[in-house]
Amino acid sequence: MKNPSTRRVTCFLCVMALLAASAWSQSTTPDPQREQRIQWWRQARFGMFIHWGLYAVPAGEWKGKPIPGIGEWIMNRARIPVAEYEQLARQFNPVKFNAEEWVRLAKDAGMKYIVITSKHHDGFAMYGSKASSYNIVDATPFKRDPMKELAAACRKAGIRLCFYYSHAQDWHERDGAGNDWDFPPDPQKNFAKYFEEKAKPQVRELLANYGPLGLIWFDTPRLITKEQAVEITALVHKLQPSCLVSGRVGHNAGDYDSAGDNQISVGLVRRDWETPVTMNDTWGFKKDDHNWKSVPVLIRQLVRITSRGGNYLLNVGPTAEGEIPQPSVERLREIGQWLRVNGESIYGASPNPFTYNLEWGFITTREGKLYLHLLDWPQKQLTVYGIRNKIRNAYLLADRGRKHLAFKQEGDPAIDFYSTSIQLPVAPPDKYDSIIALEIRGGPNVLPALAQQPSGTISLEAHLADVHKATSGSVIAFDPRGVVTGWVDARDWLSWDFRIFRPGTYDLIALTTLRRMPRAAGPEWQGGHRMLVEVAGKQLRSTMSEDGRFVDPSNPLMTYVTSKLGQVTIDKAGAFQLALKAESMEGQGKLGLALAAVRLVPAK
Ligand code: FHN
Repeated sequence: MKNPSTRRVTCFLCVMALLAASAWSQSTTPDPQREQRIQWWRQARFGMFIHWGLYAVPAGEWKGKPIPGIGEWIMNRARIPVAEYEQLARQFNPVKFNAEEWVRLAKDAGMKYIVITSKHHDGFAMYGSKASSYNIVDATPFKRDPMKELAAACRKAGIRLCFYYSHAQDWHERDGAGNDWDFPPDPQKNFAKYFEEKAKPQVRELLANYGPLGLIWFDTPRLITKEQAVEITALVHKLQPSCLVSGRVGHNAGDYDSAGDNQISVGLVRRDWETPVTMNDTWGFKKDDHNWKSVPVLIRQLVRITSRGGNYLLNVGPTAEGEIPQPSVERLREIGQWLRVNGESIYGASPNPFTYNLEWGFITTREGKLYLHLLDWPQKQLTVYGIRNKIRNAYLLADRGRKHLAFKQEGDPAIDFYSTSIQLPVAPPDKYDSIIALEIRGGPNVLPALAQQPSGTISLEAHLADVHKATSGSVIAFDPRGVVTGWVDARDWLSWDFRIFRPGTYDLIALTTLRRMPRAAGPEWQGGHRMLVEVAGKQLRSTMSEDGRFVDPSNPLMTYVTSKLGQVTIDKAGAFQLALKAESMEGQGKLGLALAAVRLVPAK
């Protein structure tokens, strides 16, 4: 019996909460024009982000001192006065810039669009602007307009050109948001003046002078009012009806949702969304940032995001001379090679039909096809539970001969058990992600319930839980990663319904995560909560402690902490419920219990 304040939150509602809790924003009103303008973007799935500006000159160092944080924020982090920062323009002469080379690199990497900073928060326009002489043509020895050159190269190569434009933060201007070291604090600014005199005129220029644009990527809305966000979106659509507006324009005015930087949702998001990702830690070039993500990580991110219905916008930060750093080039070339073989599983692909993540990799789909992305190659055979479609053929995407793979489908529809086993060669055909293509008739048809996997494990992901709020004031919800946030009231609880096919004894393990802002004050992880699990008629009590840690390779920002919750024997197959309750909660009002999943793992 659920108490009166209990609220069943379906997966869809969880996703909505997830969206509401984050910077993700998108109008819910169906709009046929939006549907039209977003078609290319849904096909594209993979784009290149380019952060390029004056900040590439200091490259992370000011007056001989390394400045912590992301490179394009150096003016802010080092509190550099406008008059001093402006001087960088005189040194900015990217003689090695070659638009065609950049575009070729993006194209060879399999990227379908380029989003480049036409003006970042430092206020410097990287194009010839009449609205402000603080721009690359008028203020640097370079004198060329790289955006014109990029527009021509993109047109030739069939890549969509898109502009990043910082519409609220502008540290060069008295009334732009953000600069409180030269100018008064934001609340004392006449933001409307900045908006009318610089932001809108520059957005007009971008839309008028560079041919058809794929989208304008607005960012950090800050002082923007709802009216201003709506107005600038309407301005874009009026001047170029097929140009999209990113979700970060603010106030739900954009055409699609933008996840947080480097944030990858663990669950399906039912609306159009995109994640911007850094290849190292910075966006703008920083000479000391060598923390490059590996090719397997980048490919996993692309696949993971596609399998969750999103687009992957992968960043490069060119140098002040105009070169894309070699480590980025090398990685992009390898991703391109992989996509040349496996692109049909990405471009225009639909998400994983299962609500949960699979143990061995990811699934993407399209009409008539299921693509099983095997990140960990199994020994000779892959077994997948829950596929109800009749499979007509199976082969490896990397096998040019499309040699048929033997497979067997069996099961017991009475208990909703469907098992597909596919025979595989001993070695994977691809070192990163080998894909089995399954031909089916029509769209995917899978068991919707949370169910046991062939390894015997049942993974109860947090974002798929029913949320039971103790009071209407409970703030328990999900963050943009699908992790529980605001579980600070011990009376809130979660439950999951799931299917077991193989009775047995299971270890119960909670997966929680470190806090999202590692540099913020306070502990990075909070344990000590006293937990109660109710499952299969049994009650298990435990105190959360850290038993282990691991990082998700496709989502490096996700570090999981594992905690044992006990052991349970389930002696028959069937449908069960697991309730997770807290008898006491440590650190109340601060961190809460950042739950990502509860796993039932067959006991050894
Ligand atoms: O402040 C910016 C940051 O410099 C960078 O441009 C990223 C890219 O998504 N956006 C903002 C922070 O979210």
